[in-house]
Amino acid sequence: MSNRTKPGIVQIPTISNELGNISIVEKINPFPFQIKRVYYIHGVSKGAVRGSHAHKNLNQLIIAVSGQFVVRLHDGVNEQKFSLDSPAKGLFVPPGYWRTLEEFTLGSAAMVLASAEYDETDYIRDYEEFLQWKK
Ligand code: T46
Repeated sequence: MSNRTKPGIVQIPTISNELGNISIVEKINPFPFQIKRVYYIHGVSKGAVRGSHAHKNLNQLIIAVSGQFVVRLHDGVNEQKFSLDSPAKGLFVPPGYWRTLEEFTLGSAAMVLASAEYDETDYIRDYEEFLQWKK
């Protein structure tokens, strides 16, 4: 387990042969956090923008298990844009970043590994409140 505090792409070890590919999350070393929850976003409507909130404490790893989409992360001052286009990489998102997921290609799916169970009190869903919280 590492003490990562910055967002970034994590390579997911992937074994490939003539039958296809298998990507193994447990072999990421060091893994950025202990996984307590897995959820996945799929069947996204054309042009939909998901997210638009921040988390106070939650760490997440977002993986494009199918198709492609873009994740924008804003720390209150700067924005970073990540294109997720392979099941063999994940985006580590630490707490304190306003995130949007957008530009989903048809049939794409986002699998999210999270460090805690669902807790609505961990969300900041108002952007002005997020900017105040960052100060
Ligand atoms: C995030 C991005 C990447 C639950 O009841 N349990 C859950 O574990 C989750 C994730 C959601 N929900 C409920 C809460 C809402 O009533 O499902 C509904 C849709 O959730 P939300 O609008 O938060 O979905 P997204 O796609 O905007 O955000 C989700 C995660 O909530 C969030 O943590 O970082 O994916």
